[in-house]
Parts: sequence; structure tokens; C-alpha cells
Amino acid sequence: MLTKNFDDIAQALQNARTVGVASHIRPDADALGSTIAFALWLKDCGKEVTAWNEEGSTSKFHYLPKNEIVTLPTSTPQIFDIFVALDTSVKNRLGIVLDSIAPGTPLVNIDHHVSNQSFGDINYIDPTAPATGQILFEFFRHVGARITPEMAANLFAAISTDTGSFQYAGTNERTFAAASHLISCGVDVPGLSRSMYDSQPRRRFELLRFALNTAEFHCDDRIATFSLPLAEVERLQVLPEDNEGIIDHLRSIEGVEAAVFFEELPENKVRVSSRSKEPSIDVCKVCAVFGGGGHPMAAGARMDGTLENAKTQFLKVLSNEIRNRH
Ligand SMILES: [Mn+2]
Repeated sequence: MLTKNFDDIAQALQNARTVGVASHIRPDADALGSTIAFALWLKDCGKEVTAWNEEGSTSKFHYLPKNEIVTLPTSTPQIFDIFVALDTSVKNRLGIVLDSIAPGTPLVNIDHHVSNQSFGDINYIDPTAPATGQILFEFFRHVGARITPEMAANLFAAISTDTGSFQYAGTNERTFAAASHLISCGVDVPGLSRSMYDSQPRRRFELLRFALNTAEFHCDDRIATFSLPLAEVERLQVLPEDNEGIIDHLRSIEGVEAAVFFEELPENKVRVSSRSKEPSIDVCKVCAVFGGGGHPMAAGARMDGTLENAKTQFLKVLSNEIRNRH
């Protein structure tokens, strides 16, 4: 069922003793921060909690308090009274976590992606929330949860990063109200911000150098793109997590209305990330043409074929979207 009522989630969790929590593959701070905060709250409620991610807790996010609660999924399926998927728009974005959940386990799906496919038994989808962390904050307030400093830091990181540090579409008074309350719960804003934004590994800087040197402009300079071939991933020794945010450097250019990042993956696949700067340009719609999804102004897809081929096909559809917008 689809619900707009937090009580449905609270009731479903009330009688559960064992609860699993997980978020999507290649997690960002919203995915992991939400997972950690929710797991901490469930523990506080006396539940037996398991928090998983396909990649466990990646080193990039070791600044998130209590991140060690997130582990790799077990090799054999586990039985849970209930399993909660966070920030995950499509079921298979849970990755190998899916193989570790015993069949028949009731699934709760909490997310803010407009493209969410409501794959759970209970689905709470709020596309007006700029982060899943925002939804969880409002849930915690609704049920009168005690928000510990650790939970607050995780939710703050989730909201701060998914809003591009309180800038992107969907950032509104609710967002700042959440941030304000979380700070009162004990978030060290300068310290956390330094970890989030001023502690990039040197290899990420080298990736950015490569990106800036090879960026291209299309569609009368209204689209900026960057392509990352596998050979460069190898040469620069970058990790998938290093890619995040590179696209924002393209997006920030005056006159550019959309930015796209094409990343070559093994087995002839290409990962596409796109950002729009104009509400009238819906990149989620463009990604949906290629089986992807996300948000109207930030979306992604996985395409088959070569980097060049994916680029040509995607830019064709995106250029049409830009030229035919209303
Ligand atoms: Mn998110």
C-alpha cells in the first residue's frame, strides 16, 4: 500500500522484533546517513537491528558517527520480521542485499525519489522532501523519538549533501527547520562540513583535473558533458565514490542548463548521471527513456554499449528535451 501517514510505518514496526535496514548500491551520504540514523533509532526502541549496504560502510563515509553499524550482507538469506529500504527508487538498486533477505519478508519502502516504483508492502514516498534524511527527521518528530547527537549528525549529513549544501530544488523552510532542530540536537556544523566538503582524497582532485581538461559542450553550449573511460579509472586509481560531485563543476558554468557525466563500466555498460539547472528541463524524463530515473533535476541511468554510443543517444534525447521544453 501507498501511505502518507507515518503511523502506518510506526505500527508496522511496533510488533517487529528483528528489523533489517538497507539503502541503494553506490551509496551517498543520504543513503548511508539515513540507514545509520534509522538503525540507531530502532536499536533505541529495543529492536534487534541489522543494517546493510552492498558495499558496507565505505571509507568515504567513516566520518558519519556510528557508521560501523552498517555491514556487508550475509551470504545466506536472513529472516526478519520486517525489512526497511531507504532512499531506494527501484528494488534491484538494493543490489546483493536482496539475496540476503528471506523470501516473504514484509518490506517497508521509504524514499523521496519521484520515480520510486512502490515495490514495498508499505510505501511512504515523498518527492517534495529533498532527502530521505528529511523524511526520517519528520518521522522521528512525529513519533516523538529521542534524536541523539549521532542520529542528528547522520540526518544533517544526509540533508546537507542531497541538497547540495542547502541549494537544490526542494530546499525550503522544512529543510532549514530540520537543520535547525538537528543542530539543537548536537550537530557540530563546521566539523561535519569539513568532513563532508573539505576532506577529498588527492586522487579525486586528479579526477577533477582530468574532467576539466576533457569536458565538452553541446547543444549551443547549453549542455556540458564529461566522459570517464575505464582506462582513465585504471590510470588515476579512482574509486566509484570519487565521482560524486564532479558533475557540479560542469553544472556551475553560466549558460549551461544541463550537465551529464558518462562513466564507462565493465561489460560494455555506461553509467549516466545528469543534472538540470532549469525546472523546465526534466532530466528524469530523459533518463527514463533509457530505463533510469531519479529526480526532475538530478537523475541517472545505466545504458548498454560503448561510451561514445551512449553519449550520442543520450545527448540526442536531452537536446530534444531542451529545445522542446515548455
Ligand atoms: Mn537521497
